[in-house]
Amino acid sequence: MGAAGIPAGQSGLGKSTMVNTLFKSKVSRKASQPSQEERIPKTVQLQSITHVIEEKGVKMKLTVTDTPGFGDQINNENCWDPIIKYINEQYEKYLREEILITRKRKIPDTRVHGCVYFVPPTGHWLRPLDLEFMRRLSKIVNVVPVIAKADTLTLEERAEFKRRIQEDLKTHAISVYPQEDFDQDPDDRVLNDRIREKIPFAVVGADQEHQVNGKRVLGRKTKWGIIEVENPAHCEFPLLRDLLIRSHLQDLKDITHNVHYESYRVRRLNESNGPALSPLNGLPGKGEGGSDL
Ligand SMILES: Nc1nc2c(ncn2[C@@H]2O[C@H](COP(=O)(O)OP(=O)(O)O)[C@@H](O)[C@H]2O)c(=O)[nH]1
Ligand SMILES: [Mg+2]
Repeated sequence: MGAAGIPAGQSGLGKSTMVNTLFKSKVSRKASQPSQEERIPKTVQLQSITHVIEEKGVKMKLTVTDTPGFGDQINNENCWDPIIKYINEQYEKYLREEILITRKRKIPDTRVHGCVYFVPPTGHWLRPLDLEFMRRLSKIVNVVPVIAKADTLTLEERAEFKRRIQEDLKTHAISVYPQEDFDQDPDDRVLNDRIREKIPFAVVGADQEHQVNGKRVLGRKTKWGIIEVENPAHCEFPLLRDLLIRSHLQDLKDITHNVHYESYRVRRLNESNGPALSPLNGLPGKGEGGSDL
C-alpha cells in the first residue's frame, strides 16, 4: 500500500517544514529514519521523498513531492504549470502501463492522491492567484487547502479567515476535497460535512523538538510560549494528518482513480483514437523535458 501527496503554494509558507512535520510526527516516528538534515534548504525543484510510515502496525509507503513554490517571479502567470505537468505525467505513466497487453499485476502507482494548497495567513480573502490555482488544480487532483503559519493569527482571526475562504470557494464554485459531489451515501455526507466545516485547516509546522512538561514535543517557540503542532488545542495539523493518512486515505485514492485519473484516461484515449498513444500528445508542457515518458 502506498500513497502520494504534493504541497503547493507560494515560497516561504512552510511547505517543506510541513513535509518534515508530517514525517517527524508521532504517526511516523517509529518507522522512519531520523532525517540527517535539520535545516531545510530552499526548495528549487520538484523533489520526491518517500518514507515508510507505520499506522496501527501496518506499514505504508508515503511519498511527498515537495515543490519549489512560486511567487518569486514578478509575473506569476502559469506558476501552476510545473505542478500540473507533474501530476499529468504520473497519470500518463500509469496509463501506459495499464494499456499494455501484458499488464503488471500491480501497476507502479505514483499518481498524486492529494495536493495540499497553502493559503498565506493574510486574514483577508483569497487572492486571485489562490483562486486561480485551486480552480485549475481541483479539476485534476484532490485539493486540500490549508491556512499556512496559523500561529501568526489569533484563534478569532483563524475562524474568521476560514469562514471567508469557505465563502470564496463557494462563490467561485471551486470544489476542494472532500467534494460534495462524491459523497457516496448519507453516512459519508454527515462525516464529510463535519470536515467541510473545518476546511481549510489552520496548520502550524515545526521540525524542532522542545521540552514541554518533561516531554519532547514538536513545536514552535513564540513569545507566548511553545506552539505544539501535534496538540489539537494549538492547531489543526493533527486534523490534516488524520485526514491524509488515516481516515480519508482510501477515499483520496479512490477519487483519484475513479474520477481524476478516469477523466485523464478518457481524454487521452479519445485524443489518440485508440490505444496507440502518440508520444506526449496533449500533455501540458509537451516537448519541454517530458521525454522520459
Ligand atoms: N510562524 C511560522 N513559521 C513557519 C511555519 N512553518 C515554517 N515556518 C518558517 O517559515 C520559513 C519558510 O519555511 P519553508 O518550509 O522553507 O517554506 P516553503 O518555501 O513553503 O517550503 C522558515 O523560516 C520556517 O521556519 C509555521 O507554521 N509558522
Ligand atoms: Mg520549500
